[in-house]
Amino acid sequence: MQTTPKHFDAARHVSGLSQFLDDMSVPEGTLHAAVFYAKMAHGHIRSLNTAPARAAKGVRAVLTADDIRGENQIGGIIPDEPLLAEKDIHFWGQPIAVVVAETAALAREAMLLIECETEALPVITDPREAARQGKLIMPPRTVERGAVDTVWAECDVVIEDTAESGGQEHLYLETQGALAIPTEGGGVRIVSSTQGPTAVQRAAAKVLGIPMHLIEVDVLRLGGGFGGKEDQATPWAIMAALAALHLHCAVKLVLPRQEDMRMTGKRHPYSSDFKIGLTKNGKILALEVTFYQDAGAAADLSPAVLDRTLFHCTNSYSIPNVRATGISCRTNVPPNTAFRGFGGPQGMFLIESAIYRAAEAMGIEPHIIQRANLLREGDEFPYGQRTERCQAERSWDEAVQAFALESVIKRVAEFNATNSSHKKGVAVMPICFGISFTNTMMNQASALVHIYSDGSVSVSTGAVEMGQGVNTKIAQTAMSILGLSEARVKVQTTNTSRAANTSPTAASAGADLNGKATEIACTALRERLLKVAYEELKCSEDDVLSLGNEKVWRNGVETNLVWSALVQIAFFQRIKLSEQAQYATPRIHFDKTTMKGHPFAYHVYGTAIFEVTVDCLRGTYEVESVQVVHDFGQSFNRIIDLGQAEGAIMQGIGWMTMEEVLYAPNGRLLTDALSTYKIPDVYAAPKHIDVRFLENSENPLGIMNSKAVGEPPFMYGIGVYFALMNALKAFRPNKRFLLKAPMSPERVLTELYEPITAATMVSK
Ligand code: MTE
Ligand code: LUZ
Ligand code: MOS
Repeated sequence: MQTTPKHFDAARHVSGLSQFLDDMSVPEGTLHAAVFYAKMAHGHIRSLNTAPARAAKGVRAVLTADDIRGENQIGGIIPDEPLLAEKDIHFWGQPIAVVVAETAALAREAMLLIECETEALPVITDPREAARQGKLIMPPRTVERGAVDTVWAECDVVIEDTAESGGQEHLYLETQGALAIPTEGGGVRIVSSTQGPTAVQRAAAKVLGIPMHLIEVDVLRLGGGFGGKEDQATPWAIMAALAALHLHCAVKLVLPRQEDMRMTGKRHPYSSDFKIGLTKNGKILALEVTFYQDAGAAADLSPAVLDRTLFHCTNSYSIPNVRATGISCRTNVPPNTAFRGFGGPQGMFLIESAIYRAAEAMGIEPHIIQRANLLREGDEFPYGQRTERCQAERSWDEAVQAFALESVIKRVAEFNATNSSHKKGVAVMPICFGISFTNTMMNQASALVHIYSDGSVSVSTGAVEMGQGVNTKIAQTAMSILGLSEARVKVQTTNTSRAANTSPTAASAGADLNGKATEIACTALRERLLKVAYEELKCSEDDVLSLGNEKVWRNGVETNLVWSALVQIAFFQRIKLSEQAQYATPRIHFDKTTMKGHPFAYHVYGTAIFEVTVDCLRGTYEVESVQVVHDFGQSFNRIIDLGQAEGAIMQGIGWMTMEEVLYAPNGRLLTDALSTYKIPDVYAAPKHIDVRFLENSENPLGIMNSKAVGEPPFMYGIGVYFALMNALKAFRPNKRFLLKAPMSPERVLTELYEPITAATMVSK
């Protein structure tokens, strides 16, 4: 009926008309803030002298923990994180004071005048070291199924090893920032670049010591979030608000890139020990794993991230005996946080590593083991949920067939036999990702829909647009239910006064949750308006009315009652033209004491095939192709969904290949600029990307029968790591390469040219 609209922001973005926080016009006299932060990773503050900064040109105030009227606490899950350091410093980059001046440049200049004397304590940057010293965020958690301890005897092959995956900087194009404007009666309006307006509102209320109803948080759009603004947009918003209330003046705080990189947390690095047991036919009987999660200096979202690691460490495989334990370790780096996949990628990297090692020991290709263990309909996950509409085998088989895996493998083997300096590698990467917040309570959303008297429609939800196209999808939902064109529907800013108690736009569930709430509200409005139309058109009982093309339809035939006239009639009859609705995901539940339940509304599946070529003299490599069959459900915006899949795959490739977060032993971030932190650019992109839509996948639990798309394709990126491993193996067949991501070109060279020792010899 309708044509699929393009991403609503596409034209604005490319022509520079889209507004981000730093583009918005600010009230006259707006002041600017800069954040003074710790230049050591662990210790005490002996003395803090802000007087010289206070006296500097243009400075209006220097605020410290002493200026906080409420609680100096922003920890969302565990209250272990002050907004501004009091006595103790736990990471290099921890905020200590906020300097407010007439311009941002003056604030920065004055910041240099602050004198902070400190006393250093030993620094921990390694999660295993933190665990040895008992520095844990919370007690370890375990997901368990079957009888792991007794099954090893039945296994023909048992392998133990360690795997490590690194951190990842979000590098959203728009850095963290906020604008706070004092409002009448001691309140504040905060414009924030956050994925979680309610999270900002809630934490701000606590720190400022005022009720939530005095705080209005408003979000137009983000220049990317990727999880980095799910929790960590909050401190900057509160600092701006604190200063605004203190000075009775609007205050803007935008982090420069390098400070953003130094002060904010990243994807969690993990170091993990595993033991995997298989039959000689390649059936996986058991997996035991201990994850050491580098949480950083405070809990932030780490407990929830860890849960998802435990849930996804069997990826799309059915494994009867599993014990997965997660240890969240407190180190002296910035608190690590949500990042696309939310611990899922780390869990999946582990099982793929284990399968790789098992295949190596058995002298077979990993894809033989992968295929033999794929989930089937009704199989149980270690966390108790069973698969429904399982697409693991279907997506695998379609990918293998569509992209002719067997002939690719043959061609690659021939290439490797005839080339000595260059080697190719192939890997298959299936994914299975659960959709819903693992914290059941968070799976709710609301929508407020107004139909104005001119027939234009305004939709407000809790969803935050960060480039993923959620506003377009929400508008499409309203358009399709009310039978309207694009021009009629406006998705408004995300605002805590219009949508209360919202969950952050995260877990890929933004479109599902807020779209479903929009669907409920619009359906109620449609029914109400059709009643009016029924009278107006003097219908009889068996007439069926519907809306479409901005008109009322009777029994599938267009009438001449147009939308705007219908709205006018309803308005004159004093019919309610507004509707507020809530959606709460049905069926989900989870028992945290047993770590069992039905945490996810549904799962997203798919399979990718990677081909790479490694220059074994230089260590450089190219990704020749990534070919995917992905389960989008019934996609209702293929352009947006394809963009999400391709972007996520690139980000996943970056994590696995070139993005490397490095801290010095003293806790200082070494990779704090784009000269030292490398992200993939167009030259690093696969030469060939082919993402196909798995056909005939229905999903009543997703919006408009679609499936959530934001995060799942990220994990295809893991495939590139194992394609590279296979290429290295072709160059040095007897060497056991470390399971340690990212596989940067430097690492390729070290792996290839390191002498073979007993420990690195492939044993057969
Ligand atoms: N796409 C763009 N362009 N920018 C982003 O910041 N974030 C990702 C994904 N896609 C992101 C993105 C992450 S981490 C999530 S959880 C989802 O979008 C959130 O949006 P959704 O719930 O509407 O899918
Ligand atoms: N955030 C969260 C998430 O709080 N819970 C989740 O389960 C989740 N999953 C993915 C991304 N963000
Ligand atoms: Mo995405 S990590 O859920 O913001």
